[in-house]
Formats: sequence, C-alpha cells, structure tokens
Amino acid sequence: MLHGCVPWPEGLAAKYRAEGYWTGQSLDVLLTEGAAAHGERVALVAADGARWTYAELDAWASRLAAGLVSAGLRPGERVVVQLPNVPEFVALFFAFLRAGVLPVLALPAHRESEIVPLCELSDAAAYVVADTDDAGYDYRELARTVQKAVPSVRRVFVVGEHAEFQPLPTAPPVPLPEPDPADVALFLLSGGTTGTPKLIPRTHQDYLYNARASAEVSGFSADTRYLVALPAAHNFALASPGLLGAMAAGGMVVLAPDPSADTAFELIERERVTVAAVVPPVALLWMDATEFMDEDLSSLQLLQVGGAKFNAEPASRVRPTLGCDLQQVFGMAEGLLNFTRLDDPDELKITTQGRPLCPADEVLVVDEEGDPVAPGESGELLTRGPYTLRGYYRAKQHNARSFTPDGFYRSGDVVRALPSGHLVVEGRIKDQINRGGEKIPAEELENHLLAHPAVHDAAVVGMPDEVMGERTCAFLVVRGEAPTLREVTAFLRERGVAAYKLPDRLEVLDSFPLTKVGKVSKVALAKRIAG
Ligand code: OOB
Repeated sequence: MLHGCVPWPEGLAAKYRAEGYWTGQSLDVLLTEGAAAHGERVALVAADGARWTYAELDAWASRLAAGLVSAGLRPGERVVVQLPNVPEFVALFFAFLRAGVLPVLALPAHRESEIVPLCELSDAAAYVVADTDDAGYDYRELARTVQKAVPSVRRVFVVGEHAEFQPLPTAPPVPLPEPDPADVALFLLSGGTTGTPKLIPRTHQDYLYNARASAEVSGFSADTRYLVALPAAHNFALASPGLLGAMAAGGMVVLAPDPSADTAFELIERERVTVAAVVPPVALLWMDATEFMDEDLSSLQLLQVGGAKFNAEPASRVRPTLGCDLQQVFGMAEGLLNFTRLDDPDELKITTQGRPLCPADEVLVVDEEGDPVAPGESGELLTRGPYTLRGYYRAKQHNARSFTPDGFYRSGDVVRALPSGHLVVEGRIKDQINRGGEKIPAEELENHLLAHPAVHDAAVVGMPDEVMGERTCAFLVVRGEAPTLREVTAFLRERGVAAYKLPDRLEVLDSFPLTKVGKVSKVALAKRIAG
C-alpha cells in the first residue's frame, strides 16, 4: 500500500476476500464493464443536456488517461481535484484510476486556507480546477496562489478558459498497467476535527464494494436515473451509492450544478430522474418548493437523505409532499455507511438513520471508558470493516487517537442501537459543527479567529437551527474593542476560509467557562447559546 497509509491486517483482509466483499478488481471496472456490457446506454448527462454513452465515456476517459501520462504524471502521484458537477469530473475520475494517479477530492467551496494545506499534505503534483463558478469566483486566481505556495504543484489543469495554465490533457489511448486492487485509488477529505486537513485513502477494492453494495441496498438498476445534486466529490454523491453506484447498476447519471429546487426540479422533470441524494436542509427546501413549483416530479421514486440528522417530523413529510420513498443514510467519508432498507417499515425509515451496509461491518457503542454500553443505551460509535479506513494518510499521531488499538475507527458520533441493528444518531462528541451536512472542524476555525489582532481567545460551538440543524457560533474573549461579525467574516474571507465555515454569530465574553480540569467547557458554551 502507498507509503503513509495503514493497510488492513492480513487476517481481516483474508476474511473480506473470502466472504466476497473484496473482489480483487480495480474501481475502473465500473466503466470498462459498463462499456463492454451496454456501451450504447447513456451513462452521463450534463446540466445543459449533453450526453455520453458508456462507450463514449470510456473512450473519453482513455484519452484523458493517456493525456495525464504524457503530461508527465506518474502512478502513485497525487493530484488535487477541485471541480463542480461537470462531466469532466466523471471522465477525469476514471482517467486517474487508469493512469494510477491518485485524485484528492476537494470541494468547490474550498479556498486558499483549505487547498494550500491539502496540496502540501498530499505533495500534490498537479491541481485541477474549473475556470470560474456561477457566482464569478475565479479558481485560476486560487491556482496562482497555490502554485506559488506549494512547489510540488508542477501543473495546473483548467476546465474551461485555461488562461496561462493548461487545458485537460488528452492523447491517443495507450495501454496502461492494471493497478493493485489493494492499493489506494483516491483520497477523500475528512470532515475533520483538528486544525489541519485529514486525508482518507480509499482503495480500489474497498471503494468498489462501497459503490456496488450501496447501489444494491438502494435498489439501483439499469433503469436508475440518479441526480447528482450534492458536490460529486463528496462520498455521499460519489459512491454511497452516488454516481458510481448508478454506474455499477448500468444506470444514468444526471449532473446538477447546484441543489436548488429550481435547478433540481427542472432536471428531474427533463431527465425523468428516479433517485436523488440530498442533505436535510435541501430536503426541507424541496418539500417547501413543491407548494409553488409545478414541475412534474412523478418519476422520482426515492429520496436519500443524509450527511446530518434528518428529524422524524420532516422525514414523515417526504412521501406526502414529494411522492417518493425516503431512505435515510448515515455515512462518513471514513467508511461505514448505514441505510434504512427499502422494505423497512415506515417507522424505521422515519425515526432511524439506518443500519450498517455490510454484514462484516463491526459496530460498537461505547461509554467514556470505551466499554460497551447496555443494549439500547447511547454511546460513541466505533467501527471497523471492509470499507472503513484503518488510518488517515500521513497522520501517525492523529491515528493513535482516532483508532482503538484493535483498529476500530472512533467516529465521534453518539448513537443508540435498536434491537434490529438500526442506529439513531443522538449527537456528537467530536469537536466539529455539522452545518446542514457541511462539516466545520472547530479547532481550524478557532485557529483562524486567534490570528485576528483583537481576539485573545476563541471557542466555536454549534447552535441549534431549524433548517440547518446547526449553525456556527464563535465565542470570543477580546483585547480592546470587540470586532463585529461582519469584520470577523471579512477577516476570515481574506485568509481564504471557505464560506460555509464562516461563523453565523459572534458572542463576546469576559472569560470562558471551564471544565473541572480547566479546559474551555464547550458543553457550557453550547448550552448558553442554545438558551
Ligand atoms: C457524510 O460524510 P462526511 O464524511 O461528510 O461526514 C460524516 C459525519 C458522520 O460522522 C456524522 O457525524 C454525520 O456526518 N452524519 C450524520 C448523518 N450522516 C452523516 N449525522 C446524522 N444523521 C445522518 N444521517 O456525511 C456522508 C457520507 C456518505 C453518505 C452519507 C453521508
């Protein structure tokens, strides 16, 4: 396995192979098998209606793969990819798999303060961006900053107007070596809890299982038309089951540039979309929008909701408003996925976040001492299994804290297990804010705040919000005059912090409440702001 990654121990690896979860294939079979079996079927539809069959997508990926090789990228090198939901994302994803080059999937919302450390951590050889986004943000400007800051970035490829950089490279297809299925295929970003980004290595065989098995529990088939409404770089939209799951089933992938009801409903109607995956605030928006929009949503059979807790009240309104089934998905880029099953009783679909995908997923619910709680009690979810990482990339010290000695990942999520195995997410012990599915590592934001000259101390906590689930509150202890929220957000933007991480509210205190051991009590702060 790539240096800096932690392999599964051989005993478990042998079990996962023997039980058929790991098939020894490369992730790329999703496209090569599709092209061989039903090459003429439509695989991919862009927002503007442009379409590619499996055979066409396959050919495009081969030309791009050859282009990456001729551009001097070598197997095992990392490339930070930051693209919106454009067809190039999909073709390039498979091209990377073929060339053995490892994409590091950043989100379009990321800015300098996220991308520079990512490129550094991954020693990125290249960076791929789109020219601008719909709001006019220019990623080429960001690329200039990144290339100056990170010498390992030899090349920048731009989808669209490439300015002084290069367009996506293509070349006549060349034979390429098969990758080792046990090795890393791509890196996902962790939602994170610390001040620095964490990269999640996903291997060919673990991610292939992830996509195929997710597609199966979600009832995907060749008739599936999947709407990519969330960023394609996110595990939910990519492979849980996401666009890779739709391809595994021989279905069709429809790319939405954004998840707004305006955009999504039009695409659902035009392409007769059957499945979409969204975060809870988007589900709420869509349900509200049915009252004043009149697109035909009758093709929609299933709405998958995950990324943050979807409460029972809105969950119960999905079928009456959108006319489709609800599937709750509680997943993590680190691995473990839980799904409510399509044949579960409504009660479970509405009140739980599903049960583990794989029979070999091991799930423990433990107390503060790490001992299993009594059945039905809540505690921290620990997990290991055939598609859950064994360690973050190049993060030895962090790994020692994030995993138990026997390799269970400490999720930081507080759950309660029902006798059926379904989990109810009750909260979180990790130092992270989940703002409508977007994850904000508290420490990272606190570090940025501490850089402000008027800030003496900073503590960031989530505050309850009807739509987003949580919003972000920054508590500050200041020197001299307190800055306003507007000044603070301007300061953070200037530092290149992604917009979704900006605090929604500022509270200035004389001092922070402390725990018995003298640490800042986030529990007390959270209670205070909730009040
Ligand atoms: C998904 O992945 P990430 O990596 O952005 O975030 C994982 C974390 C979980 O540890 C949990 O704290 C939270 O997001 N979460 C949920 C949830 N789904 C995720 N909390 C409550 N209820 C849910 N249904 O968010 C993700 C990855 C794949 C599929 C779906 C979601």
